Order: sequence, then C-alpha cells, then structure tokens
Amino acid sequence: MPSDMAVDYDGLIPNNVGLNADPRLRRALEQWHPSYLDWWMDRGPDGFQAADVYLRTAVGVDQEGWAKFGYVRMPEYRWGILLAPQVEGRTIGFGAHKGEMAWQEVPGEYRAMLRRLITVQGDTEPASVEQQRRLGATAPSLYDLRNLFQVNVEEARHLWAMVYLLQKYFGRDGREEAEDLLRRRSGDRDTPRLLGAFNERTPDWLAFFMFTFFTDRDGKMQLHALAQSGFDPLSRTCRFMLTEEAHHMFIGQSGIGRVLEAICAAMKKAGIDDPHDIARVRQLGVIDLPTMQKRANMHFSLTLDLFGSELSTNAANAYQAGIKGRYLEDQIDDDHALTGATYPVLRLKDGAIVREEVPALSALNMRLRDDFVADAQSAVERWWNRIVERSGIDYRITLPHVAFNRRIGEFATIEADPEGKVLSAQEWARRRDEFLPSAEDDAFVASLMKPVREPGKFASWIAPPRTGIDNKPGDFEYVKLA
Ligand code: BYC
Repeated sequence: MPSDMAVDYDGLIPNNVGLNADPRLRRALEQWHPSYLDWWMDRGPDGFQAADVYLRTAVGVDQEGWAKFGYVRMPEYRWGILLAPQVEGRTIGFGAHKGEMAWQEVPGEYRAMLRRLITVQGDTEPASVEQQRRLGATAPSLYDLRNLFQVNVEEARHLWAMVYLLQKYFGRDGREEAEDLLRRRSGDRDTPRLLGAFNERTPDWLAFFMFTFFTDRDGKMQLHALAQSGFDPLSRTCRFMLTEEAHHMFIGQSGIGRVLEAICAAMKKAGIDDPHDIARVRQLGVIDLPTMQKRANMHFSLTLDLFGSELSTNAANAYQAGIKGRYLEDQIDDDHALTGATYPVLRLKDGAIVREEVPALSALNMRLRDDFVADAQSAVERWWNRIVERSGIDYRITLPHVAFNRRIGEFATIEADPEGKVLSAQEWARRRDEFLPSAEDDAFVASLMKPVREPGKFASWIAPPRTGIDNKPGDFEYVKLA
C-alpha cells in the first residue's frame, strides 16, 4: 500500500487509495472514465474545452502545498481520487456505536442508508457543473472565467470522489448508481437531479456568485456532517473535499463583495445617495442594491430547502447509526447520543409560525440548518455589509426569515414575507416582486452580461480582485483562449 500522503500520478487516475493494488476497482473506474469524459464534453463548460486554463490540481493531501498551478486544457485535467490521511485508531464519535472502531468496510445493516447519502451527495456535484455550463460565454474577466472553471473541475472531482466510494464499497449497485449519476440532468423534466436547488437555472454571473456563496456553503455544512461519519472512507473523502470547498465559497463571497464595491463606487462617483433610486443607479452600468437583496433572498431560501424537513427520521436514523453527525460533532460537549435532549424548531401550528421544543434527534436537519444560517449571516456581515458600510451608503443586506419562499418542509404550504409574516396567496402574488427578482430585474442583470476577455480588464458591474490567483499580477492571462 502506498502511504496515505503519497499520490500515485502514473496511471490514468491519480490516487492515494492504492488503485494499482485493486485491479477489480481499477477496471471498474477505467470503464466509467469514457462515459465520464463524454459527460464532461457534452454537459461541462460550453465552448472552452480547447482553451489553456491556469488551474490548480491536487497533488497531495497534506495541509500545505497540495495544489500545483499550471495551464491545462480542461478535458486533460487530472481528476483524481484523494482521501485525507487515515487517523490511527479513529473511533466512531456519536450514536449507538460511539466508541467502537470506525468502519473500514460498509456495515451491512447500514448499506442502503449509506448508499443513498453518497448518491445524493454525488448527484449535486455534476448537477452544479451542468447548471454553470453556459456562463463562460459572458465572463466579466479572464480571472473570473478561470475561477468558474476551477470550481467546475473540482466539483467534477467531487463526483469522482463519490463514484470511488460507490464503486469500491457497493459492488454492482454502486456501479449502477455511478452510471445514473451521469444519466440524470439538471433541470431535465424526465431525469432531473435529486435535490431541488440543483435543478434551478444559473442564468448569469450574479447567480453563480450567489450559488457559490449560499449553496456551496450548504455543501460545506453537509460535508462537515459526513466528515464525522463512522464509515471512515466517507469521512476521509469529505475531509479532503472540504479543502476544495473553501475556495469555492471564497469565489462566491469575494465575487459578491466585488459587485458591491462596483455599485458603491459608481454611486459615490455619480453623487447618488439613495440606494432605491434604481433607474439612475442602473444607468451607471452596475446592479442596484435592492436587486442584490432580492437575489440573496432567492438563493438563501432555495438553499434552505437542501437541509430537508424540520423533523426527519432519516436524519435521526443516520445519526444513531453513526453515519452522519452534526457540524463539528467532535467539538460539541455532550453525550453524542442526544438521549432525552430537545432542540427548538420553528413550526407551523394553525397557520402561525411557532417555536417548539422537539426531540433533538429528530431535529438534526434543523440544527445543521441553524449552523448554516449563522455561518452565512456572519459572512454577509463580514464580506458584504462591511463594504457597503465603508462606502457610507445607508443600506444593509439581510437574510430573510426561514419561512420565506420555501418548497420543502413545514413552510412549503404557506407564503411569508422576508420578516416571516404569513401572507395570503393574494397578498403574496401582489407583493412577490418586492421580495424576489422580477422579470425586469433579471432582464437588467442579463443586459450587463457581456464578456470581457482582455487580460486585466473587468466588466463595469464588478470590481477587480485585490490579489490574483497564485499571487499573479493583475494583467495575468488566466485563460488562453484557443
Ligand atoms: N429536494 O427526511 P427528510 C453540495 C426528500 S450541497 C428534493 O427531511 P433527509 C454542493 C428526502 O430525500 C450538499 N427532495 O430528508 C454545493 C426524503 O426522501 P425519502 C449536498 C428532498 O434525508 C454546491 C424526503 O424528502 N449534500 O455538496 O433528512 C455545488 C423526506 O425528507 C429535498 C447533501 O445534501 C430537496 N431539497 O434530508 C456542488 C448530503 N429535501 O428518503 C455541490 C447528503 C428532502 O423519503 N444528503 N427531500 O425518499 C442528505 O443528508 C439528505 O438526503 C438531505 C435530506 C439533507 C438532502
């Protein structure tokens, strides 16, 4: 066996899982590879497959220096299977098996549950690549174009990570799931992706930045919960994926931050103080702040749906089984069994939103969602509102109430405004465009989406980044177009 840290780069599939010593698995993955490449060419970035892109590739799994930067054509990217190092003597940290040695093989009684979780996680990865497929055509700079492609190749690597687990540990069923992951299509009527938000459109770059801010942050929370798993290969896989996820969220938060910088700078320069003077702000070639708020409302609420329902026996069972833990489970000071514990959850009772104490085991989805909301809230303050505040413009972006615009769970049956006030269907219909982007708002954003391809130049609606990727200078040619 190669050591945990050493990545074998010689074969078709770079890996640190000893693929050479497992011919059956290697064959299965090599058979899947051509279908994967067909999927990438057919459903991946449209029109840039021959360009040289300055990408990072994982070449090791230790904390420092795991990434190597260089120009790559995307179809030649080395998608590898990389697990975080095995922790000697790791035990299961929660649930009925707490204290037992972590499993290196799938425990029979939890096989179906594990396969489902891995499949759901795996399904989101190619879905996001499909959603972002056409964005390259309208990138606001070569820097952003490169960042989009970095996200795309790494989400595709996350697909490889889940396919490895399916193929290695789930035999024939796993191989079938791996094929289905390439068969489902984001937004397709007959074979949609499994989770709602991954069937939505990502029509423009503002949607891309909001998605990487909010939806990748759900990815972070879910991966953290799975990284606690007693099934050690899943835990190690997710721990390494988290190192990549951090960069995706950086792209989202700095992307929105740069949009806000451009807005505030343009407003100051034109002497506009009133953020609600939308027509004048838009004439400056930047997005207006109320539209930013509406887009945030939309992406935040769509992402909340990804946490499942308020009360979930699936989540309770996965916890008791030691398969999916809480966010930072290993840093929580309690019995890690949740015996007799309760958790406060917002529920719908007789048409009103009320807080109710429920058994903590059944509320695990909400606990993770609350952790997500706190994380998103602090990022909004740190990365967004501070920029607006510094410019002296009187405006704050806020996150809407969890009952706003929901399709999953308790609040799917009602309408509520961003403050959480329940609205009648008529009132919602009348006021919807106050809360969510209108067709006109979207058309305005779409009108700004003109490609900028000169090194060092940026579209009017977005400020340049403070520093380059890999410390490259401002006019670095991140993508050499073919
Ligand atoms: N859409 O018991 P419940 C990422 C279903 S993002 C459609 O509450 P559970 C990424 C549910 O399947 C992170 N259906 O569900 C980000 C269940 O069906 P069954 C992705 C939904 O299991 C950016 C039924 O409703 N990873 O990585 O407690 C770019 C009852 O619901 C939805 C994960 O999500 C929905 N939104 O929770 C790229 C982690 N929600 O079983 C990547 C793995 C629920 O009755 N997945 N349903 O037929 C899970 O942990 C869980 O499956 C969920 C759902 C949290 C998603």
